[in-house]
Amino acid sequence: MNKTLPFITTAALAGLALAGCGTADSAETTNEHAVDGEFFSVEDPWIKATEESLDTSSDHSMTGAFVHLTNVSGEDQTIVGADAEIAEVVELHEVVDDGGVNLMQEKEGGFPVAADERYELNPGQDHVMLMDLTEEIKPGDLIEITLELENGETQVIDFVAKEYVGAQENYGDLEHDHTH
Ligand SMILES: [Cu+2]
Repeated sequence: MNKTLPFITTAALAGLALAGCGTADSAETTNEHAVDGEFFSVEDPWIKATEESLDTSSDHSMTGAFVHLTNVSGEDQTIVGADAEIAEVVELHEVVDDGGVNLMQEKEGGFPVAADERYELNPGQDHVMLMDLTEEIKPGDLIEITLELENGETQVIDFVAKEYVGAQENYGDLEHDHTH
């Protein structure tokens, strides 16, 4: 292969140089979403707005937060907790089928997200549960939630408050069955 090197033309060298640039550019573009200190790229983070005037002494001062995460850190990660100023208690929940009834419960071991994998938090599935809210959440509010990782790092995500319209009855049932 080395024998061919002397025969490479100026044009070919220019072409190689351009190709080199192109490769560098596309590499930068591909990694653009991997900001330092950001473990997950974040799609559609939203939190269910509270419906009634809030009674903070009530068990009903709770809501769920949802987001689609992609692990861009290059390593497996596990979300082991979450924190938010607006809630006294924040838990990682899963929904389990308990004899035909959907129940929410704290997910043991947290949310494991392998490198480059997606992890979806959706109504009726895994979600971040905020309980004992200290303020009403109105549609359009931005609610900051900090995800805590097993490695001790954190990632802060702003969740947009929305009125929840889809499958309202299911989620209502889930809230009703909540055992906290
Ligand atoms: Cu829950």
